[in-house]
Amino acid sequence: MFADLSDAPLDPILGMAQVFAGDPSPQKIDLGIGVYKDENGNVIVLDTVKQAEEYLRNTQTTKSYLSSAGNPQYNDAVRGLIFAPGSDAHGRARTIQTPGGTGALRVGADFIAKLRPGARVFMPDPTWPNHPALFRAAGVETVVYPYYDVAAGRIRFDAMMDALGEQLTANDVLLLHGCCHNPSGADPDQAQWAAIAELLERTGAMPFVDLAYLGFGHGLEPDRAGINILAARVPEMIVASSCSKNFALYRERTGALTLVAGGERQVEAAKGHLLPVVRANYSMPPDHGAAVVAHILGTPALRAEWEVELNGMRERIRRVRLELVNQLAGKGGRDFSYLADQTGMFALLGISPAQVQSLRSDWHIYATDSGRANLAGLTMANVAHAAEAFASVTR
Ligand code: PLP
Ligand code: TYF
Repeated sequence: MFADLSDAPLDPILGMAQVFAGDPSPQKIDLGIGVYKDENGNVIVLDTVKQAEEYLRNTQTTKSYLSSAGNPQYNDAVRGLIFAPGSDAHGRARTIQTPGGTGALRVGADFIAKLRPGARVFMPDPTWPNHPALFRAAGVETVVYPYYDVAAGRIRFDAMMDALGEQLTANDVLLLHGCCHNPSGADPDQAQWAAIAELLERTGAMPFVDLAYLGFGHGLEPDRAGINILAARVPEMIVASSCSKNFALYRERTGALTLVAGGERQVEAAKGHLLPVVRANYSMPPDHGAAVVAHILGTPALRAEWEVELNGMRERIRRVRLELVNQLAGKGGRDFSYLADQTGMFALLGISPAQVQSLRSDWHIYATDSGRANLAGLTMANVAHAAEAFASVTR
């Protein structure tokens, strides 16, 4: 079975870390994989996470199995982050813990394949490369819809709505990024979310929202606005969320899948059908990250501290974005002013593969092959070098 295999391709994002590690230049900047870095370029453990870990070390009495749904306190807390407790959507939503946002997406994809054979999942062009891969692996057909105009630096809303209006049927699923679209950083505004909700109502298609960056756009409340606009209008929805970024728990694999249905009875039934999908896959999620998040969100003082840490991450990204745009002004090359209006870690630089290569070999700056840059890799110390490079390769 293994004898005649050729070398497998590197993951387009994860593979770059190896290339970066091999560059000896002291000036090198990693703008590849989407992790938040602090002003010293480190991917740190949050202080609130350290405190929760200390608490768990002192109080945890067993490592016995949990259920397929994971930690109930975590599930309730995450549901409350997505939908305001007491709201209609919160009442008809149920959350299960999953191994990361990726695990949530995959369980959701398997669930769709099980309940709606023949469903197509419409995903934005461009999107996170793992989206088509994992839906296809689950046996779900994928269709692409226009989303972002790289040259113009903004979303192609009319083209998106025209394409979806023509093609979506009641058997289909519409994949949307809840906030901080990966890779573009460009999201619908509130009026556009309302128009998407209207389109879903009209076509009967179900939204599947990937929420990997809650709190990284404009804040916890504004970042969940789009999802809540949809939930108020459509009967059913799936949300895949992640604590990888907003709790910096990446390797702890801490995510959640939230189902919204027409009412409490329907959502309980739907959850009942979801759990066998989990059991037949990984049985149950890993405990640690979710136990940490449950403790933070369930302890008011820690929760307030966490929000300060989250705001700090978001505001630092905002500062380097603005500083980059400032430093680029008047240098010639591409007009990068759109970067100031976009949110989250990522931006598409709108450069060719040859220009991406020139960034690496001439400037020691590593963006992905698609020209995506993780702007959280910039600091006040290296942003001038990045601005010089971006202007130079686009002149
Ligand atoms: N969805 C998007 C758009 C992402 O960028 C990521 C990456 O982190 C994920 C999902 C998955 O996150 P996790 O690391 O929690 O699996
Ligand atoms: O897009 C990114 O860089 C992040 C991190 O298989 C990531 O979402 C990338 C690839 C992957 C898992 C996480």
